[in-house]
Amino acid sequence: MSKMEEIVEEVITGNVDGVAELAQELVDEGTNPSEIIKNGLVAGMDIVGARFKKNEMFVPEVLIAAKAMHAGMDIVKPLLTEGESSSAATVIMATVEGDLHDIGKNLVAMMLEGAGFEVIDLGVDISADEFVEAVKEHQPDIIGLSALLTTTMPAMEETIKSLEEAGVRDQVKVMVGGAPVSQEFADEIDADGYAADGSTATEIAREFVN
Ligand code: B12
Repeated sequence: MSKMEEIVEEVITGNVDGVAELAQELVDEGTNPSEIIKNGLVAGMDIVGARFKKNEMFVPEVLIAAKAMHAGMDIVKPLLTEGESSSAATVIMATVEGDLHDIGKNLVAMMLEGAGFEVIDLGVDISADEFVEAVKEHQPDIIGLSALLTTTMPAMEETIKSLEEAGVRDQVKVMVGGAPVSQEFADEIDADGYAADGSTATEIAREFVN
């Protein structure tokens, strides 16, 4: 097995130290940093996402894999040249106002990072105005809204309306998700995309920026 294949395996099994060591070895051998990310770290998380979708892996294992991926990123990312690192699309992720659930949102954020996106996580209970401010400040390509309560789903619609009123709706793609959210609801509130899991969210995000 090549070191690149090994790093993919170590990401999947969530071996934090193993991934860090292999990433360092690949760097020392002169492997291109963006290749380590794409063919090693992201490739590993892609498999994790697919297995999670098929119920072959569960939340704790995905979180451990993401931790291992991050350990590799910490070593490789500082070595990317300016052009390489700034070319990544940016996603703002947050749970909407009144809602404190963040496990799913964090999982989606990690999957997106694993796929090479720059993720800005605003946290939970984020108001429409806070979203507007963040969009103006960070100029993201995509924003991801999470809601786990039927009572906070309307805050997604309010957020989209506020983006329109602020004149920034056209600058971003809006992706929504969370257990009570559906494709039908996403269409109703004029969101650009809906995903039921992190793996699909990553696929949609890739389509948005390609
Ligand atoms: C954990 C949990 C909590 C924890 C949250 C801890 C935390 N840090 O997140 C605590 C204890 C704090 C909590 C509190 C409450 N909870 Co709660 N909670 C849950 C529980 C058990 C699990 C949610 C979870 O994390 N799932 C695992 C993750 C991985 O799944 P997920 O969130 O759905 O995310 C996936 C997808 O939806 C999607 N996704 C998620 N976000 C996004 C975003 C985008 C952009 C995309 C594309 C995709 C996407 O991808 C994720 C990965 O696959 C659910 C029950 C359930 N089984 O869902 C109840 C549940 C959501 N809670 C519920 C309730 C009622 C509450 C409380 C009101 C309880 C109370 N009376 O105090 C409070 C509300 C607090 C608040 N203001 O938010 C109800 C909601 C009912 C409803 N239909 O509205 C549920 C369904 C339980 C129930 N059956 O009654 N809760």
